[in-house]
Amino acid sequence: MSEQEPGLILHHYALSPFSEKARLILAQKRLPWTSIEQPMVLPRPELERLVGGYRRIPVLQQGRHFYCDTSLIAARLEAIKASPSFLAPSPTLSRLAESYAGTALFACANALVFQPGGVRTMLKILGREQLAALQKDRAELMRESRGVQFQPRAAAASLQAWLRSLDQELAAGAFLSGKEPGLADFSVLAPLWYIRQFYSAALQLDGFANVRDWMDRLKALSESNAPRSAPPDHCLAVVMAAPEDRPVDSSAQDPAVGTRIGVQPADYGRSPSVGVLRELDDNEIVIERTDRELGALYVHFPRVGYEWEAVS
Ligand SMILES: N[C@@H](CCC(=O)N[C@@H](CS)C(=O)NCC(=O)O)C(=O)O
Repeated sequence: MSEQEPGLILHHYALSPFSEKARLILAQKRLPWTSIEQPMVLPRPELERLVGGYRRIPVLQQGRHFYCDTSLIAARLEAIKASPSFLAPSPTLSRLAESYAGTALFACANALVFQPGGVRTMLKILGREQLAALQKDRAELMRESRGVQFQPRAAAASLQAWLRSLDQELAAGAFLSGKEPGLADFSVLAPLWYIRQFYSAALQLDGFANVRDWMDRLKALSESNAPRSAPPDHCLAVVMAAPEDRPVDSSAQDPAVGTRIGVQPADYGRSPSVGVLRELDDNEIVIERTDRELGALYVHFPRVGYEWEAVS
């Protein structure tokens, strides 16, 4: 697989804000990709067979490797194609912006999107039956959540405060990351894009022309890198054709390597993927799962924001 043809598949759906962040990174790096559209609501049989219990979207696939969570997807895409980098002006600050946007700002957006205005849009898109399934599914997703949650009024006030400061900052430059868009832009955009898709009335941009223009610039970027489309079972054929390239074990001294563990997000969607731990370092937790027909599957999780424990 070359940089020109890295064999990237994104499991995602059109209206997923974290997927929009991943699509923006692919676009910024001008990486070709194949789109596998997953349903907004479980079940997602092919994906579940591949990654196990992890149930969040998006997931990046490359051969028999699966990268869960946009923070790790971003790191993987940076490793595949370092230039142009999206970590300006500083990798640490970019990752902190990513983390804040993915927690506090996203929680703020979630509180607004599930207000009656947002639910009306969902009803139009999904119909009554699917909407009921979505509401049940998302209640399950948030069950035992340990993440930040906002009351709608606090969310609306926080959003206004955020828009004011963002607008001031964007008066000085085209992007938060500088002249070129970067991880901070993609991460902060995602929750605002989410509100705009489902409940645009809650994102009043009158008086925030800099934010509006910035959102439009990022929309154009996202649309500039159209994927090829493939049906859901394409991912199985890709796995079968890929070599069984077990990750190089850089942490062999950790006694847990080689044992069975369950890995899950520390915040929400806390359903574990179970497999044999193959790699554990500051960036990743990698497990190997085995499918009788497909052979070895390597599922990668970020170290930060995920927890694991031994299972028998
Ligand atoms: N921290 C994760 C969050 C992913 C996330 O919450 N994704 C949403 C969709 S945008 C999700 O999975 N919702 C439940 C679902 O689609 O089943 C990431 O960065 O990928």
